[in-house]
Amino acid sequence: MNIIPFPQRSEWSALLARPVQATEQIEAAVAPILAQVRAGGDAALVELTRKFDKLDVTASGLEVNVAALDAAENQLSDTLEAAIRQAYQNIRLFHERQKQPVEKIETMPGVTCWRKSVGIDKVGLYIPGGTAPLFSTVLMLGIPAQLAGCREIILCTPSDHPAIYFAAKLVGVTRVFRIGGAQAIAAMAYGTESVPQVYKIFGPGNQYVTAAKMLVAKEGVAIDMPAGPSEVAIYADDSAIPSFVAADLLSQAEHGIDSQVLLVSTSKMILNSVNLTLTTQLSRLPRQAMAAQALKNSKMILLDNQEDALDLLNQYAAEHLILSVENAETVSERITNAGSIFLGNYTPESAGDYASGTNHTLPTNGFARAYSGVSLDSFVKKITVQHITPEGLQQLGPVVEAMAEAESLDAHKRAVSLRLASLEEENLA
Ligand code: HSO
Ligand code: ZN
Repeated sequence: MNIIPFPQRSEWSALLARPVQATEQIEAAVAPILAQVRAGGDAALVELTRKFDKLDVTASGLEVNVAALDAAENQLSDTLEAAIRQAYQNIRLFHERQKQPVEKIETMPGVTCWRKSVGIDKVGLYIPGGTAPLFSTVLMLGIPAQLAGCREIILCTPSDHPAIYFAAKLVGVTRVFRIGGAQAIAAMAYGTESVPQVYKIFGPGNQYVTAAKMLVAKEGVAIDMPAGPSEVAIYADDSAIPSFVAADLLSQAEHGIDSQVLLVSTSKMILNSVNLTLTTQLSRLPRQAMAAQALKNSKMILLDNQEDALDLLNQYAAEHLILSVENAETVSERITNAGSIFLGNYTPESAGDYASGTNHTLPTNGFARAYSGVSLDSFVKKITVQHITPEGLQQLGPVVEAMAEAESLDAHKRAVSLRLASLEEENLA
């Protein structure tokens, strides 16, 4: 990887810029697919699945039947099944604790306000096919959906990998469809004869899937977050272990040719050692072609001091940030922009990708400046509730009347004044 020594602050933003995606072109290709599914329903899905996924399906075969889902468990090795069950437990525990008790707040005597969480009724999860069957993402999305109490959890995937089906069963997915690409997003956004329409769509995918999500979002279907290629930034000092750092860089790089990795350090020695072991480790990877391509877009940045390093990392706002530095937890307190932070030499990103408990659906492309990763909150709506007693309205009423009058909204004022007058009469009687 390229080492960039001591860049000026004025150069940082160019250095940290993500590759721009040709979204317009892709949206232009995706829009007709969405329209076709909207108009043609299942028949369109069958046609598009034959065309893009080369699958010879019929409308009745779009849904994966219960027998196939049930059979998945027996197709997994005992080791994999146990691993998935352990990951399930950890992720479930971490997300379960995100539930907050309802707290009724009396803002003034007799004026009580609270907020309750209600699961989104119908959600859709998308899991891509391709070279890596991301059954871990079924857990990351399905577990919070299950905990939130979503009534219908629909899963669309072009893959028939048994681990995807097994994970879907574990998390209580209600129906699974063998549909991929933009057409899957369209099916869940609009609904077809067999695929139920959902209110929010989650999950990763290629540029076509991402574009489809962005387009249906404009039409009012909620989506998890704007997605870009996956990325990791690592901040390493002399306490870092170069082979670990290189392995972490590669674990991100192997996701795809557009993955981005960034290594920041104040130690030239560390950068050089990481570079050395990176070459050896890369040459042993089955996905080395992909990872090598991703490394071409990636950078090592040498900086003067920790101040600069932290400023640069906050400016970059990485999806994953690994702090392989001394006093990592203290250092992490100064990080304000990141999707998820990994502390110390023994906390690889892979742990969070699969099984430690945190969610791996995280904001990419700098969105970590303003967005959080997926959590239980992503699957619920918060509804506020209030109740005011007659005594409460006597206290609060004049406040509202004064404000409504000043906004020239007379009907608002009257809604209070009428009630206050009626209370006055009752008191006199
Ligand atoms: N690093 C990916 C998640 C993942 N890794 C799934 C392995 N499987 C995006 O956060
Ligand atoms: Zn990963």
